Amino acid sequence: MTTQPDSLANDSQRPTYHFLPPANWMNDPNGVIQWQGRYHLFYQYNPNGAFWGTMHWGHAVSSDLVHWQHLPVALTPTPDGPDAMGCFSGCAVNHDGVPTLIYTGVTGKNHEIQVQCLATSDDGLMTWQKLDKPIIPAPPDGLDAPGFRDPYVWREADSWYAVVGSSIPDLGGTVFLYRSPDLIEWEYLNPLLVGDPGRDGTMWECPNFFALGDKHVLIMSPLPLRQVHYMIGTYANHRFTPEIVGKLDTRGILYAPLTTLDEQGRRLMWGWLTEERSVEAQIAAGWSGAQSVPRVLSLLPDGKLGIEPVPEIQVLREQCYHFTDLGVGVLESIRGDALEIIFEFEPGVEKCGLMLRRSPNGEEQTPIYYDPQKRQVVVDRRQSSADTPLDLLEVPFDLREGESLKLHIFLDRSVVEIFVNGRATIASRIYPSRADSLGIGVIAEGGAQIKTLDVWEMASIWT
Ligand code: DQQ
Repeated sequence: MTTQPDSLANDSQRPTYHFLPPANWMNDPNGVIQWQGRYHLFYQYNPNGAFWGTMHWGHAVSSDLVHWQHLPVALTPTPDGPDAMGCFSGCAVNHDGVPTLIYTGVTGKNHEIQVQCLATSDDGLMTWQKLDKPIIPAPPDGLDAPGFRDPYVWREADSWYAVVGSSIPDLGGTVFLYRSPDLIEWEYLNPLLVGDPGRDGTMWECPNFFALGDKHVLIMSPLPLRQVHYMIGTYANHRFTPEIVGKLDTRGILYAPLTTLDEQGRRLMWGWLTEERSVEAQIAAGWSGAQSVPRVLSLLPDGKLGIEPVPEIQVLREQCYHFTDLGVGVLESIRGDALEIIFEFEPGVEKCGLMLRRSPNGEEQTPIYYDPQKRQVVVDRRQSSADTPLDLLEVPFDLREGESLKLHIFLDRSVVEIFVNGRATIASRIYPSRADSLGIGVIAEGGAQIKTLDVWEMASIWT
């Protein structure tokens, strides 16, 4: 319904095929659900500017996971209500045909009073009616939990279950497990799991808990680390025992992801792509935050987590450039800041990768490459912008015996998302200042064998 204001139309940092609101601030994805074939995406939204505060739930809908239509704000804080200071993150479920949002309402000067709330819709997810009382009004008895938020709800044969992200002082980050017959009355069971504070931080935001293959997966965003961790393991007797522990987007900018099971049985995930420029620059720009391209999660044969972009995104591909026989240097035929790229090669003994957003004189450029000696994928942002240079992202990645490297890159103006061999991802930001920083180049040192390079110009999702 609301369209982007003209003032943002020519902003060269603003992504064109990653979802974002018409203007202002967005953070976590919330309540993603497929309803009667259409995907609904809600998100933490501040209608008052491009800064965090007065959290509402923004709302958009899509028939194809790619093109989105903005809808009116779904949740607004109710003065004197349990969410007077903000409608924080949560999820959406289908309760016997009734669309239901379960979210954290906050009050208190520092948003310290956190309770779980519920809202339903009777007009096809357009408007929402809140219960006037919280459904879970406080953390479990006797547990003075600092932080009690971001409910994630699912159905098991007998009942509804929910985890709420929290912390047990002196022990570590946790998710509290609850059970309910009707989504209104909730019984506290036990912590699903308490983490190792040295490894997993001390407070867990935005938990997701779901079956994947014959395992269960817990994803959470631990504070103070501001990373995303996942654990794959076994769920029995209301306890979760992790067997494999990993990180999503190590050192990247993806945070607070949310997953949903769609009608095809796919476990889809979106994550908030945070900004890496100053608060002042975000406010001046009039917008902040984007959502990752939707990803499909799977369990790989070795038991680890597989992560791929949804294939639907290919509908945005326009002009294609295909290369098999490539030398080193700038590719004169391609220029662009909204591209999908698939680059496959056998690494040699030195770096191999691409240079993106390169200005003709090389003043600005962002090399992205695999370093076989350090066994890292590197995003070198030290020269990505003349006015907003960033650091070097070095992400450990081990190639298996005989495996070649596939860098699948989504470049969308200030957003760079990289999928590595379908099992690791790095999301990053760059803010080139020059209008001509559009070039692409190949980096291949020390005997690397380039197999193929495919580049597509990408259409906007708003046309
Ligand atoms: N963002 C929300 C919280 C959540 C945090 C507030 C994670 O519900 O814990 O905007 O980014």
